[in-house]
Amino acid sequence: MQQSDWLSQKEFSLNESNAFWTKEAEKLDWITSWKTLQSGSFNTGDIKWFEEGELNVCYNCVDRHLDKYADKTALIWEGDSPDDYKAISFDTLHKQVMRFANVLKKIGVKKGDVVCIYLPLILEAPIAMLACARIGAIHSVIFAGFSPQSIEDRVNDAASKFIITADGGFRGGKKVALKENVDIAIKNCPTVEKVLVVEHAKNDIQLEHGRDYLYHLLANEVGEQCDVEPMNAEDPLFILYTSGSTGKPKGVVHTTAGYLLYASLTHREIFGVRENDVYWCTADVGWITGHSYVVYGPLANRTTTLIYEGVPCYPAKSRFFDIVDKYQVNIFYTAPTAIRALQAEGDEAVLANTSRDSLRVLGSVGEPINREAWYWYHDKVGKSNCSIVDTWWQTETGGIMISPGFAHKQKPGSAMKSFLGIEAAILNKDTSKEISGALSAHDYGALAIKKPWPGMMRTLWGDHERYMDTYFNVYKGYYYPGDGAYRDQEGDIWISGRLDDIISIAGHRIGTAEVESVIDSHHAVAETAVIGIPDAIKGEVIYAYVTLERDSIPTDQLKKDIIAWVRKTYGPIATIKVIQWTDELPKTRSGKIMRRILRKIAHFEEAQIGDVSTLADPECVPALIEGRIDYR
Ligand code: 7RM
Repeated sequence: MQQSDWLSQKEFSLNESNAFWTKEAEKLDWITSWKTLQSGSFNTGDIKWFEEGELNVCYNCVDRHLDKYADKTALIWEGDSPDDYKAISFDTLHKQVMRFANVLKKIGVKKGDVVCIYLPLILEAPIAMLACARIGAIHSVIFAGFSPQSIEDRVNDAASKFIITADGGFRGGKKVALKENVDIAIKNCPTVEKVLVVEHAKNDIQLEHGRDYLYHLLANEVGEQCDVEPMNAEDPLFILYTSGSTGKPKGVVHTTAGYLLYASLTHREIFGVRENDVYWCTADVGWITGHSYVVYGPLANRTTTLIYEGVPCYPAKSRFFDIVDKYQVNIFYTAPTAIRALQAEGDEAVLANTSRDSLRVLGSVGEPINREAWYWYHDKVGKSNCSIVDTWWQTETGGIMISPGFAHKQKPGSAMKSFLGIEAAILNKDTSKEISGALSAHDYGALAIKKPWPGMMRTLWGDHERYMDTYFNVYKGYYYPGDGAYRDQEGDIWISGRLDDIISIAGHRIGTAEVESVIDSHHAVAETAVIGIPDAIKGEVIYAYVTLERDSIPTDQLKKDIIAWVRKTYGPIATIKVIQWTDELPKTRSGKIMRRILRKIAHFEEAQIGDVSTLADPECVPALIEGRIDYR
């Protein structure tokens, strides 16, 4: 799409929003048409789209392409070892999904049942999700890196009777146990009746008679035909748990039509997908990004989508880009944390032996992308030939909400424009009033969304009150995502980070993202997390956790340099009191820095750190405490 087309589309989508959503919804394949486009409101929390309509998500992602594109590659799987790979066509995908769906029926899964999926990133993961969608079961994918405790919490919250898992997976040359984790978890999950086990790693596993079944044995006992279940537009498609700032994880519920429409529309428009593209989003299906932009969006758009089971730097530091070259990937979508990690390994190891000439679009998601990472991604990875597409969104929003889109000019670090049909506002945190003019990095408000959109979550599983309180009762009449943002002179949106991470220095609210971006841009620094610590005069000052580049040496002089660099680049308001060197920052499995933990450590409150099981590497916590600097 040209920029001028985009602008007129944007206008149309906002001024004639009913016509816009109707036009987009007609691109899906419906069994029964809807009568009511949209009903309900943010205030009443009863939003529905396409109420009387019926359709099936699996049909839209698979069957409808078979007429003309049966032989087109639907999924490419690359294993942990570069010698392991497979590609399947839409026709094969169709057959495998139908067989999987029949196995689910055979173990007793019925429409409306919740099926937990705890699988490595193998073809059976998207196949299992689509098989659930085909028969109207609600899937709840649990990331394969999660602990038995996390499985237990999720299975019990949804009272699930079924778990799909594997005998194991592979990551970085090592076998990973999965079935064992399920065995431990379900000792405390009274609702579980059946466990379906996909063979992959050939690990030794225990099977409990009458409860555990090997998938490939049952697959031989069922047929290959399975009709699609007509689903109401508002039937739940899946539950996906996401951690809140407090309390137990929230079971975000997405429904059938609105979600699929929004995932496919955003995928098509934001990445500018072309018919013969190979598209690779590196997210695991355990995250929303894996749901919307590995499985549902791309497949609904008939895009060849790649999944990779392993880790970024195994067996070689260049693995990500070896894969890009091997399959001639055109669109690549990853997270800033991965970009920074690769950048820190050095261009020689990561880039030198790959061409990456097939790349056209480079996406970023999950955190604000700091300028230094942005330029490395753009200049080095993309050789200045690709657009960088930052994408701000959340598990709760179902799809991308703010993004430059592929047709726009580039502005490093800014998520830029709300998507078609989406109206964003920035609210003054104290008065709750919309701010219309430009703000700045030092002066920002609360990001909010003004109108319902099809892809938004409809409730939190079993806790509608928490849904209302968290998202709709904070600023009446708005959806409140919990992020801070400001608009620049040209009206472009910049995300300043979670509002719960805000630091207030001498009355200035400082977004963590902004300060971290400045520290990251120091040549010696690989990655940073900053938090506020108390200060008698300024209220708060900054405690910075800094990871250096491989070849940088941690010295007191370097600390002084970094502090001076921030004063010069950001301004003297950003007073850094302490820098602690660390080899590693505490991150969730999806790569988000857990500042909650860093805050507890810097505040000498490690007794209250609580559960660290969702960390990618819980071992980093004792090391951080050990290296803490006493500023008191
Ligand atoms: C897709 C995803 C959501 C939170 C969100 C933000 C942060 C995500 C960006 C971003 C700045 C971005 N879902 N976030 N993308 N911040 N720029 N492009 O990540 O539910 O796991 O997280 O992530 O704080 O509220 S999520």
